[in-house]
Amino acid sequence: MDIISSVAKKIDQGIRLTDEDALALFQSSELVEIGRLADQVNRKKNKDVVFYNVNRHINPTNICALSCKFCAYSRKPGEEGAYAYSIDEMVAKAGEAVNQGATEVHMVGGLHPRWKFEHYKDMIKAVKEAFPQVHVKAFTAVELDWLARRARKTIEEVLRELQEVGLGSLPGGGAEIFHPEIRDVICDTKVPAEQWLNTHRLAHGLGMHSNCTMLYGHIENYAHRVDHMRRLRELQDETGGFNAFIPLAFQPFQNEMGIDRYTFGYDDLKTLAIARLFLDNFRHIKSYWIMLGQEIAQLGLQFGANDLDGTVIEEKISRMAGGRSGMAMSRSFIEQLINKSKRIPCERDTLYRPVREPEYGSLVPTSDALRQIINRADYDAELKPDDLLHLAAEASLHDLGRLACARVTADVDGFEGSVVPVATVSLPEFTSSDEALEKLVAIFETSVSKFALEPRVIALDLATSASTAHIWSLTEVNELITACRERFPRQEVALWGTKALWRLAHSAGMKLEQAAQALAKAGLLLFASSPAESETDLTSSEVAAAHEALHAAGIGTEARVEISAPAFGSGEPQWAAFLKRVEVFNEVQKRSKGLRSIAVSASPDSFVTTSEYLRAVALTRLNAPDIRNVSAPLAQIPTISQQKGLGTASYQHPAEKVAAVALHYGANDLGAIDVARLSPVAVMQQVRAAGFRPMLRSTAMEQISTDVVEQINRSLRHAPNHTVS
Ligand code: V47
Ligand code: SF4
Repeated sequence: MDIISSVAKKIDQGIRLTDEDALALFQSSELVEIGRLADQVNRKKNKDVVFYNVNRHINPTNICALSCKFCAYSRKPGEEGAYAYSIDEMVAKAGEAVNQGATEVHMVGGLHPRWKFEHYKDMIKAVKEAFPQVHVKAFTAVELDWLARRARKTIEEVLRELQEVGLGSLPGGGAEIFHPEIRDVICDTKVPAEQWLNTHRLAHGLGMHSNCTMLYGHIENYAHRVDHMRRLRELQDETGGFNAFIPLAFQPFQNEMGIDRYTFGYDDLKTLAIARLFLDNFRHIKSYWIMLGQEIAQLGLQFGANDLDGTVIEEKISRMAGGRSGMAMSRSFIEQLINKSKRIPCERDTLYRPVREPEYGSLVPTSDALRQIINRADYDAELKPDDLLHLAAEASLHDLGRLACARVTADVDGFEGSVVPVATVSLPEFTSSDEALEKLVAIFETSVSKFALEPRVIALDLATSASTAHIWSLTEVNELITACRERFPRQEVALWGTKALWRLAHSAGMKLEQAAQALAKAGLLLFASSPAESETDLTSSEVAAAHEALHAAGIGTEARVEISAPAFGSGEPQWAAFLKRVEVFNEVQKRSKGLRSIAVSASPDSFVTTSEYLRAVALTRLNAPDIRNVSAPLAQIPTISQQKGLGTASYQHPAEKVAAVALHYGANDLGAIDVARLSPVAVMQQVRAAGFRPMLRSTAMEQISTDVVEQINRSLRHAPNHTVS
């Protein structure tokens, strides 16, 4: 029996998973199935409710006596960037939070060499005296050990005294990875596993609850993660005192372990899901958006997590380590993310009591009609427009993913995880071919020095919104195409911008067909939408006419379908219009066969979340059976987190995490990677980590072999598990 079936059977029968089961799940690449099982278990425990809380982090000081190798936050006394808040400052920060409705203050920080135990007690006392209604969750087991040693007291005495002045519960930090093979390397001076666990045991014995964490995505392997979770499960069996388990995705700035990449989105989701399945005695699994980024954190709600943590405000630990998620999310934004993943938001306090009863009733249970459609789709039956609308509105993400992936394997035959590195110039910014060529030369040089990779395609982007921009004529565009082919003989030339193409033909006094012929004669190989323009104001027949004219001239095209949702609030995406556009392109393909791919993009003027985007990808696969390649292009995936440079060759973008996950939900291509803005290498690493073969391709979807791809494949094949080294 395969691991998914055997785990499903155990879950059905209420049998606890073994370490070997958890390890086999980590080694499996069945992301959708693991997610589905975790979702099932979570919904059984927590129904459709997803919790969040309104809280504030106060990190009192970053001055720390220890030097953990992963920590970008700590400073030595006097070092640049070292800070220590006064108690008044802490009270003021707590006050700001209380004014915004916070029910919790979360206080953790460095081990300050001069602060005494009394000072830590005074912090709690001051906050509690000023705001008695607030729950203070403070001090990790590591800080408590430090306080006990400095005060020459036992941990139990320290806990009791802190409890007396108002400590409500313990946060889950300091756990890192328990196994000594890793702990001794990354934080050898921190309390060992047994002491961390014993501190929480003592706190539980005193009637305090606590959380627990696991820092993953650095040098540990899957067995270390399983060992860590098993120790937590054992203590939970004994005390029942843990509220939530929180996997912490490693943030890679300024560490002493030589790690320069964020965790893989695929690994983040699998880790949440396996935690949900393995930690059967935990009620809550937290999808901690600060470390995961909002994109993956929202998806986590369909992979077994039932808590998004909080509004947070001013968290410094991840921030200083390269966290990209920003430091605060408003209550209404959190609720929208939850609603848009088809769950019911519920504000909680630290102890998971609802602050307000959630508004049940907005969700539609899986209907018999939906079940029947899914069953038919499972047998490869043709889906009618009404069926697809029904699936769009009601099916779970995992059902959509499973159905879509079944069609990928049938159609695509191993061509999964391709990208095309592109040098793009936005033509309206240039007044002559020479200027545009100069820019292209500069992009080529940067790409070779940063990624050891030449762009494969030159994309001339015609779209613009600027009124002062230079408007290129058809003759000028043709001259530039010819010049590009001479200057870059190994590259293919593409033109971007459907609306601009109509304008180009019109101003040359030509029909689209004639303009397409002229472009083909100049050597144009591919036409695609421009990420800089929305096509939703073109009618379906205008878009179809443009593609068919280009196909007739022998130019391949890439279609794009935009999913849009109301710009504010929790409104559903406009599935009917979206599915109709997909269908139009499928009809074009039946007639002319010139579509190389269909790309799914989020309309820039709307609020589309990751979970809705992945649904759109799966639905595109289901509704475009005649188009072989479905793309999830990085530049068109909706993101909330900021893009941040790591100062290394592979600066990374939050959409990379989502793009590779989209390969499990119906996409088989990640489209154009603009080498001036994004790293093809980092994307390919995500693809490899998600269990697919990264591939560079041409515009005609042919594989290109390069040393870079070989290196990525080789390095990952030999890595023990998730790591890329
Ligand atoms: O123990 C330090 C981690 C923890 C990095 O209990 C890093 O509700 C990622 O425990 N990348 C402190 N993680 C934070 C913590 C926590 C956070 C949110 C909620 C709760 C809770 C607890 O942060 C540390 C360490 O494991 N950490 N550096 C880093 N570069
Ligand atoms: Fe200090 Fe905590 Fe950073 Fe370790 S992780 S160096 S204990 S602040």
